[in-house]
Amino acid sequence: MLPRGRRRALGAATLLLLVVVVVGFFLFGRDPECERRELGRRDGLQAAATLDGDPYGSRNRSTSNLQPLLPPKCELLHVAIVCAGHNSSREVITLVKSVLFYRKNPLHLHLVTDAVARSILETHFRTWMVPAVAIRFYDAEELKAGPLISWIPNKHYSGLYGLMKLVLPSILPLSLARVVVLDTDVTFSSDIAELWALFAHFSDKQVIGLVENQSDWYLGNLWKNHKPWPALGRGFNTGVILLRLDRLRQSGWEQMWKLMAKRELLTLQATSLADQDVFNAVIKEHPELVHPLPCVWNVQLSDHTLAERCYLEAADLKVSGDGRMGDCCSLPILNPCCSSGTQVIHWNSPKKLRVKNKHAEFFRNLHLTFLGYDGKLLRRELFGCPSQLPPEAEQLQQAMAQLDEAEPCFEFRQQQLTVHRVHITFLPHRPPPPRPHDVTLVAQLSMDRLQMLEALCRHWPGPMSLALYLTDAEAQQFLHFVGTSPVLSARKDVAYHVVYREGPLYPVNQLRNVALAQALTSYVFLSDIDFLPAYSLYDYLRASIEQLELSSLKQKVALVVPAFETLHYRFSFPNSKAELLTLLDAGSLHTFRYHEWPQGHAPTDYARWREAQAPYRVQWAADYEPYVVVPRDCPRYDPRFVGFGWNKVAHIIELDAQEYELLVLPEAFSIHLPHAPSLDISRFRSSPTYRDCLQAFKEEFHQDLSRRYGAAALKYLTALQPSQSRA
Ligand SMILES: *[C@@H]1O[C@H](CO)[C@@H](O)[C@H](O)[C@H]1NC(C)=O
Ligand SMILES: *[C@@H]1O[C@H](CO)[C@@H](O)[C@H](O)[C@H]1NC(C)=O
Ligand SMILES: CC(=O)N[C@H]1CO[C@H](CO)[C@@H](O)[C@@H]1O
Repeated sequence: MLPRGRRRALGAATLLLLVVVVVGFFLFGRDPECERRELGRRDGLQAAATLDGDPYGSRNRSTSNLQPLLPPKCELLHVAIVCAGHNSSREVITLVKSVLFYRKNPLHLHLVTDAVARSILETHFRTWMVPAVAIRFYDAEELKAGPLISWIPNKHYSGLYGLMKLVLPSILPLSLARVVVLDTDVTFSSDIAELWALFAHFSDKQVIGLVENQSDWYLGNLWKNHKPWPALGRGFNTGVILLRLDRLRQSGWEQMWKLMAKRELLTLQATSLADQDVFNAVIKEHPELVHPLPCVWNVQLSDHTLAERCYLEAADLKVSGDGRMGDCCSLPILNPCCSSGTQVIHWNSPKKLRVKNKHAEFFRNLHLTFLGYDGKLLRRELFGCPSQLPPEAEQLQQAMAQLDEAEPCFEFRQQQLTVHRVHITFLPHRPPPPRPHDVTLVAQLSMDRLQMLEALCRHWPGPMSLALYLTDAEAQQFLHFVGTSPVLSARKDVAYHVVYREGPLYPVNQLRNVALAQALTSYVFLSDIDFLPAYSLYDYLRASIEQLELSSLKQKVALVVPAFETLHYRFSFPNSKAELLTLLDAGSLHTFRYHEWPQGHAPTDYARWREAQAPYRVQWAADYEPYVVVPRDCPRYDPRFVGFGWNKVAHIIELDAQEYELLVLPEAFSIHLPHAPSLDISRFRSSPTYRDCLQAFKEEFHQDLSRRYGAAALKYLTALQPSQSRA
């Protein structure tokens, strides 16, 4: 949905952010010029309010005293958002980032979600751990099927979900008197408390605060037979709403909107614009209910001129001929004088960011800045307000604070304790229908391995669950990467889970665990991103699982997929075991890590595999780390192994300790492609401390094994000789 040239804009946004972070703090609140402009902006709000005269007779009163009556320190502000599906879930995160960036109050987010959005957002907020943000979910699917809204015919692109804004007074807790309702496609450029403060300007009768619609839609006659729903004047836009829930409940809101909607539907057949039509129809009948808000709280960026008039008149702006904002405003965030008078930008058209508005570039930069903004920076405490973090998060913070910086393995321990923000199913995902023998390929990667994805898709036609270790800005590049690849765009059975970067060491096992936890099939193939499976592997594995009747066996089984490697960047991938053996004999393929680390795969017994016609059992031995297919509920990877070394070895030990039988499949294979060594391997090779720390973690791992498996774990300990440590 982002425009072309976005990468350039993203790069610019990132650069901008750097500049902002460095200079922002110096400018912020100090520059007298800035303060003057900030005051100008407030005056501008008043100017904006008197745009167009005052057709509703209440504007003068409502906006005459705009020195905002900001809510008291630590007062909880409530925000409701309706969100369904993968794309909207991404939008919500960007919206919330913009709100968090400027906010000074604790927030309670009320999220009305479908099952997809719920699992995405639940994971995201749990791992984000932002102090003073409470989250509550409401089941949109239950609502959709229920009597409150399902009777409404509807042809708007947001479907029935938009209508859920109408039923908020019924579904939000009765104790809740006020709420700000936001569409997912808005971006804040100021403190939401200033919006909340406008509740204080409501008269006794007013229950709904809205900004006038900035197009001529509701005036009708846009084209022949254009018959919009009834509305007062231009009508109101429902992208940003202030709701007095208490009064709405008292005034019988539910009956009121239902009656209105039913009456209108008699002549109009179907709503064409969902909740907005219904709100407008009610307001037309009961104009006393609405409290018009200054237009800056919902600047509707489409091709219309009213939006432009709003923000230009609202701000004391120098706009040069090419549509660029004045000098001061080259830094759209942090610097309050640069918010151009606009408080909330609403990307309210299906065209979203591609709008042709003259100043769209400026708003787009603000939006891109938040897209790429590092979410962990928003974890800051609110000074003097309770943090309201769950106990686990508090414990983690304490553990982190108790780490000794002088300890040689400090960096590792810090990385082990780090909770990364996780955005599961970052892109639209449609899992295949459940099949009993299905297998999901599980792997993890960072930006430098994106180029493997297309090849992997060609080699593995089945479902995949991939964890990607990215910064917020890289996640946007990744979106673009997938969007421009026909191969990747076509695959809806590949789930991408973004784990946001934090800390110097690669959290390999945490990443694997994220991907593993999101696999939906009964079996998983635990692979690595630089391996390409045999073209037939997916079908062969499913057939093998069925033939071996794995699901009915009492014995737990791990199927071993023998691993090979090529050192050639250009090579023709074998189509069969026979072709593979020919390449092996010709020396263009090797068994995996034969030269550097033979013990990693020796127990697979490649000599036997050459001849094998049937699966054969092998025994665990020290340092064995084969690629295996196991049931989805297999043990997790040990997250203490970060960076390079022993991360898979420990997992195989765990499988063996839990008495998984290791069974090598005679026709299965997977081939490692060459790549430059990772940063972590280089550090491991060059740093004695790195190796000593790894040794220390192995020992801790063995102590834990003995605790959990008693005498049975002794064999792993005797196999652990210091001389065998990986070098
Ligand atoms: C708003 O108030 C000002 C001064 O109080 C008055 O002059 C003006 O006519 C009012 N505007 C409207 C539209 O009522
Ligand atoms: C989600 O966004 C992608 C582009 O990023 C688009 O192609 C797709 O149609 C969208 N899906 C839905 C359900 O809106
Ligand atoms: C400027 C603007 O966003 N106008 C909106 C007014 O309402 C109609 C109907 O909801 C929208 O289509 C316009 O985009």
